[in-house]
Amino acid sequence: MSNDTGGIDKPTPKAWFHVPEHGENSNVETRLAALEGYLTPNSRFFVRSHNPTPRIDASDWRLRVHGDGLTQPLELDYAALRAMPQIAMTRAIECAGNARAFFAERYGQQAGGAQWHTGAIGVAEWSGVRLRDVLERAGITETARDVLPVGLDENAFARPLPAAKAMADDTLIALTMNGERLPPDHGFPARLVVSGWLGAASIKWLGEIRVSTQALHTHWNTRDYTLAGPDYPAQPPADGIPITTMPVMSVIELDWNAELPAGEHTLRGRAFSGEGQVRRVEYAVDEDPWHDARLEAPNIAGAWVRWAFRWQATPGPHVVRIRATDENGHVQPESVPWNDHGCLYNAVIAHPVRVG
Ligand SMILES: Nc1nc2c(c(=O)[nH]1)N[C@H]1C(S)=C(S)[C@@H](COP(=O)(O)O)O[C@H]1N2
Ligand SMILES: [Mo]
Repeated sequence: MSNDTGGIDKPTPKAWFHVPEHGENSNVETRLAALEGYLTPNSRFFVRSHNPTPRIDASDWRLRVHGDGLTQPLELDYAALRAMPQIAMTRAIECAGNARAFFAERYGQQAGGAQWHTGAIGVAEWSGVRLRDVLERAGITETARDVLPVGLDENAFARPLPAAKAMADDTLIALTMNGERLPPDHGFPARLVVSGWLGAASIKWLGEIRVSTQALHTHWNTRDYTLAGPDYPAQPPADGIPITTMPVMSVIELDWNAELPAGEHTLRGRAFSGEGQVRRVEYAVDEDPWHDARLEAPNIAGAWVRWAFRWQATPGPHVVRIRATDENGHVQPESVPWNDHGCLYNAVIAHPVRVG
């Protein structure tokens, strides 16, 4: 196995990952065509890190919980967190920049950031302590407004959450991922998992949680991970609209320009919505009308549902389109307006497939 991706700890073989040609950051995309079960194994989960994976020793690690929105600031060590009530939940993490490369295709201009295709998403079973339980133990007050989790990586990645989201049932300080302690690349010893929100909310390598009675701002909710550009109003001090919930999206388990033999195939994929369960997935091959794909249990809100359909593939070039609808009736659109940071591209994708 090769690991030519600077800063990532785990092996990133080409069979499991799409590795960017010039990796200035520590990013690898999951190769969806190689996925099998419902959950994304830790070894295959995409990595999006703004800094190299830090090496943290759990025995001298502390989580510092402080700020003017608390009456009893505190410090917890790893053992103290493990001693608190643990809950488990299955949730997706999707980067707000997933599918960013398609802006370049549609608008003839690259949006700033990693040029992901659709593999910057994964689903795992996370377990750990509710953030709410920690905040309550620290005496969070009625006047608390924003909660700022801060990472221990080089540039201290940090992005605030409103207190209400921080207190939600399914906002977790995760200590495990798919039954193992968190791998270094995914935030060991502790990370946040913020259900339904953009991946950037799920701070890895947590070192600090600040609770403030004031609105908080960092680079990552004012100059990045915002919807900014001609179609979006600035919300000073942010250059656009800070992103929260991820919209309905689908991915197909085929490589880009996949080649298949002629004959009958089952095409598969997954569909996700940050706003709840996916209700429907449709497919269209070439100029054919839309048909319903079959959904396969489980269908977990805030995670994804697997879909499949049978396809009689005839020789030649084809285009496969997938369109998901969530329980609120939100459908993947035909196009997404340009935004400067290339976020939230959830338009229907025309996936090229060559049948031999
Ligand atoms: N401390 C820290 N947390 C972080 C990041 C980071 O660079 N540093 N990247 C964020 C972004 S942009 C995403 S999409 C997710 C990716 O999580 P993963 O690497 O476990 O897949 O982590 C988030 N948490
Ligand atoms: Mo991200």
